[in-house]
Amino acid sequence: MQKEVVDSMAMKRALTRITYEIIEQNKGVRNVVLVGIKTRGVYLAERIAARLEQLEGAQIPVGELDITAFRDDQPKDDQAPSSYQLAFSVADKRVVLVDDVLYTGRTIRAALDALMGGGRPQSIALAVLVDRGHRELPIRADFIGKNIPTALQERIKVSVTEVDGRDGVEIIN
Ligand code: 3GP
Ligand code: 5GP
Ligand code: MG
Repeated sequence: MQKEVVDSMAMKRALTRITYEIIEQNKGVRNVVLVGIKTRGVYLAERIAARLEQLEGAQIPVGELDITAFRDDQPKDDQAPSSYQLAFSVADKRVVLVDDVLYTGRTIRAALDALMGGGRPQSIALAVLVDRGHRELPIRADFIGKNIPTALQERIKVSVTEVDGRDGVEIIN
């Protein structure tokens, strides 16, 4: 069974609210950079950046992070990098990590590992479109589009136009 819980308008509004919250928390956008976690987190980060530009008139860098090599559920490859090379340095920046779904928190732990090797950010915050609960690590999001308490066997399907041809969030069980 599939049920839509966030439609395209609600998704747009949630991203707009997150954008305002980022501005408020950082008292502007000075030194703010966004880092989207592949795949859909990157597109959400780009949308937040576009909104930040509209509201604050500043171009905010958007990096793409692939955490595959930093996961804790696969043996470490000898060739694995110690940090992930973004297109810009995060040293002294206020980094906002962006992902589609927050679940166990392991992806974010891996993302922190990947980021930290590339310089010392001033701060790192986390924005997610959906928090579905079931954390296995002491990680929480600073900006949340929608809290969707889920059963373990349920899945959250996040669609973004850039990948899926439409915007929305559905619960599948
Ligand atoms: P994403 O790369 O855009 O985040 O993990 C590959 C894709 O599968 C993810 O897309 C995610 O949306 C989707 N997905 C659905 N359920 C799960 C899940 O339980 N775990 C993970 N890792 N991905 C899931
Ligand atoms: P975590 O590492 O917190 O368990 O999971 C976060 C990552 O896994 C996110 O990047 C997300 O893409 C993916 N993920 C985990 N559970 C779900 C889910 O129910 N739906 C979707 N769309 N992605 C999920
Ligand atoms: Mg994701």
